[in-house]
Amino acid sequence: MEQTFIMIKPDGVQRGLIGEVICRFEKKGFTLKGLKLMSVERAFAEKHYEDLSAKPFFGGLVEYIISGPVVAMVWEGKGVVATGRKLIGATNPLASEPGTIRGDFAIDIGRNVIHGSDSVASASKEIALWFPDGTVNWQSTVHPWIYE
Ligand code: 3AN
Repeated sequence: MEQTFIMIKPDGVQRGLIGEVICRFEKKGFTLKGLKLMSVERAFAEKHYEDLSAKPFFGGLVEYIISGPVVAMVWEGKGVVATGRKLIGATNPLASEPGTIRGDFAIDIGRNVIHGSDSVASASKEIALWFPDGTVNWQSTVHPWIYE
């Protein structure tokens, strides 16, 4: 089953949005397979965002991610990468639809509350980086009520 990496960024943690984010993924029917609150070091943040290292906002982005604790999660389910991105909304919160996480809770692109993997390939790379000891192997008993 497909998995994605979701991170609640420092602004989301500080603003008390951890429960709100988890609630939305849970209610959709996705299964939580990994969860930890952690602070990351600069080198780790730079590794996570290495594809963006040439961007002018890279330095500010890294400062933002190391500015406080984040919540790292692995969510599993059919189509969870693309649908997770839909739940999150567009990168720029002012362009995110109401009803999405960024559309409901954010204004600035540099304080957009949450990260979600943008492809199945980057999800597996990010999960390996953030959960080097693996995730929790369990199956939700409500599967038959979510999948036909
Ligand atoms: P997304 O998080 O929607 O996949 P990416 O991968 O293009 O978007 O960007 C990663 C992160 O970089 C964003 N979540 C945002 O925090 C930051 N970012 C992207 N574009 C900008 C920008 N123009 N100015 C400042 N920060 C940006």
